[in-house]
Amino acid sequence: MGTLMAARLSSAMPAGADPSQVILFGRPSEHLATIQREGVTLTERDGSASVIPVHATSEAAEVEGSDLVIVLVKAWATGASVKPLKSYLARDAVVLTLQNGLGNAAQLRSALLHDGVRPHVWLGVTTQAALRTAPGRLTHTGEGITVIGRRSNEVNSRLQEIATTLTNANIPTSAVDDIHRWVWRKLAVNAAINPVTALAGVQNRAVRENADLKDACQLLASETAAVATARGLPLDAQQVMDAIDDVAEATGDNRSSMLVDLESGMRTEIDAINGAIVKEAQRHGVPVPANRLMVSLIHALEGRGQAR
Ligand code: KPL
Repeated sequence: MGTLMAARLSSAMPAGADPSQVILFGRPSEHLATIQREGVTLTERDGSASVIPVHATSEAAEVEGSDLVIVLVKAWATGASVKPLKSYLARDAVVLTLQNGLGNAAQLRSALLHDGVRPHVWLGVTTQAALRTAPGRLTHTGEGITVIGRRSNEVNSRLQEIATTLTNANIPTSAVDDIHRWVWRKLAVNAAINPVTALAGVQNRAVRENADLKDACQLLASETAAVATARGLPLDAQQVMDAIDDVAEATGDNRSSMLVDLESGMRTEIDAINGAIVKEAQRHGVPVPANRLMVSLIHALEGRGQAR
């Protein structure tokens, strides 16, 4: 997803602009090296493909002076991945997490504190979907929406400006004054689609087409809605099921990130998604046996694949 955003933002730069105005920062990898050599090869949903030059680096110092940093690493890697940047970000920079799960903004706030100063940390959600098919190669598998907001919920001109920049780069984005509700709605969608598709080994569309998988999502949706409501963000199970249905349709061809992680022997985001719901549920005394079961089963499968 980070590569998709970097490719979209790089393509939107005016001709002749300094290519390092958009930077893809990541750890050294074959993916990053391929992008440095050849750019990003992006296949769109209609099958057309293009090569987009993207300035990619693992040198934290190159990020110095950035006014916006979009974080799209796995939830469990949040703190470690941004720590190298902390001395290069000014207090008026905006760090925007569009990651899955709960708790990313808090992790960013603590990881980015430097000499008593840290940048603004704002949050958002996206239901865009992309799949890395090979190093440097990406397929846009789902056209979704992106919504961004501030912890205080107030929309200011800077937030609005970021939404406009992303929208102009072909990442349709809205600035909203109830971001926590959106985060919970997306969390509820991920808490159903991700483990259910990962356990069944199916594309996202299966959760709207297969009655048994739909039932499983329904159970998870009711639990998550009850927890959100108990913590003061009223959500009803039907609203969550409608959102699951919409996302499963818009990203039908996609294999969820949890399925891809399991298949590639990687650690999944289960702790930041269903695990976070279980923790919140404990705090509010809400029973969530289906979410607990998802955590146990995905952990068991991570162990079987010796996920890193
Ligand atoms: O966020 C996703 C994920 O896979 O993590 C969705 C939106 C479900 C797309 O697959």
